Amino acid sequence: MNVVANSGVLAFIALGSNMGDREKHLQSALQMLGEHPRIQVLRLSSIYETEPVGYLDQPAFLNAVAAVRTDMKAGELLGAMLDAELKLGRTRDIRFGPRTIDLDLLLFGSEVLTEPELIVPHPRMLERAFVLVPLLDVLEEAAVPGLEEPLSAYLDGLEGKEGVTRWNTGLTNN
Ligand code: PH2
Ligand code: MG
Ligand code: MG
Repeated sequence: MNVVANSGVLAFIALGSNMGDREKHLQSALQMLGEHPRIQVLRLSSIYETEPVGYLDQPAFLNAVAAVRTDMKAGELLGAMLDAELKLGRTRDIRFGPRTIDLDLLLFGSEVLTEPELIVPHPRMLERAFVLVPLLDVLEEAAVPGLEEPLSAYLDGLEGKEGVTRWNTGLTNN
């Protein structure tokens, strides 16, 4: 935790797993991010068990969202996330299919990026209750760039909320 408090950018990372020891995969990913010298993990949401979305014929997920602070650029943070995915045995077979760990960058400060490798805010986050529910646990002071309504209003109008149930409470400051 070498990042100076209150400097750098506040970012939000979605974590998901639906293979093997799902909770352990979330915790290991979080630990790896926290051990990175330029990432400080601030908060973790509750963990939720969620029905699969998109590709339905796969086991239920555990999903959570972490708030982190970093002095890296968005692309560098994404690189650290991909490293953690690889170390935890992530392979990419079926798009939207089963995975040991999936780390998605949801928000990076107030930045809006539309690069081939990285789009923030995450393009599908407003349609996914498995992202919005844990994100609302940890959002606090952050705002989502480009939104006219509070994030909770998007969740109100969303289908599939029933498929998101609390698994346990968060590990940090929750
Ligand atoms: N991730 C996907 C596709 N579908 N469904 C749930 N419930 N949770 C996920 O994290 C998830 C998904 C692709 O990344
Ligand atoms: Mg994903
Ligand atoms: Mg991903």
